[in-house]
Amino acid sequence: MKRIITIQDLSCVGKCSLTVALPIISAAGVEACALPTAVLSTHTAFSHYTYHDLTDEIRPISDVFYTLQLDFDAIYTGYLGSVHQMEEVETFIDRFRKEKTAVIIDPVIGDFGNLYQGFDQNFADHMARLCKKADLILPNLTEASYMLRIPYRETYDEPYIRDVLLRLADRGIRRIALTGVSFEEDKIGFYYYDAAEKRFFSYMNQKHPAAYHGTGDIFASAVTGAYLRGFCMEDALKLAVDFVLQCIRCTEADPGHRFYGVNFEAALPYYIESLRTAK
Ligand code: PXL
Repeated sequence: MKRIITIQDLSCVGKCSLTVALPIISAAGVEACALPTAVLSTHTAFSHYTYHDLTDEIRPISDVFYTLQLDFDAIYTGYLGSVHQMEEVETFIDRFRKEKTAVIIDPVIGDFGNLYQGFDQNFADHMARLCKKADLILPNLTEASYMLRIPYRETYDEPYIRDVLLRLADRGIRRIALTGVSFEEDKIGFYYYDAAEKRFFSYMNQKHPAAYHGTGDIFASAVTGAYLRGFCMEDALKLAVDFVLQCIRCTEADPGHRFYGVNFEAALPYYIESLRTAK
């Protein structure tokens, strides 16, 4: 069985980061190990939250892993809380990366043109640096724009998206899947560039009018799980788009759904079945 270590926060309530990554990776049939970077009562988009930083735990935990000669088939990072924490994560990647290790970085910085609470341009600049360590990054257009220090555009066309991808590749990033890309009102998906193969690839599916929090984390976790299960990157990304859509459909079908996230739990059987049959 393959083993992933995912490095991100534990938000007790809010359906994001570890509370979605662990179940999705487990559902993929891959061992899900966690390195929690912080404990929050609720994620930072709630009106109230506590934040207990665990950056100082990263080094001693990693020392134990090293002593025990533990290894990981993938290192997958999500929300990170500070520049200092990113530096610790960079050291962790350097320490545990082997030839077979897939490093997947979701550069969680913001959405809809805005940075998440507590982040600034300096944080985005450091995230851009961390992304050079990745085999795959999964930014949305807000995150890509901040990392490139270009204005965020609400409307764009295909040549613009390709240009953004090429600029990220110019920074030394190997594979980039730009998420939440939409050229038509009722379609949304990703646009991907593989710098080594100089190849673009995109895939879109149905877009629902409502936006839900946490879908970026669900998407990244689903890609990571499928990739570790042996899907090629393009197929893993496609499968994740379809899974997120299924999560949204399950949410909209539930009149009692929560305001803060999608019913990804109800869509897990669909994910497991896709992993079994989609190849
Ligand atoms: O879903 C991204 C995310 C993860 N973790 C925390 C967040 C956010 C986005 O707001 O606040 C703590």
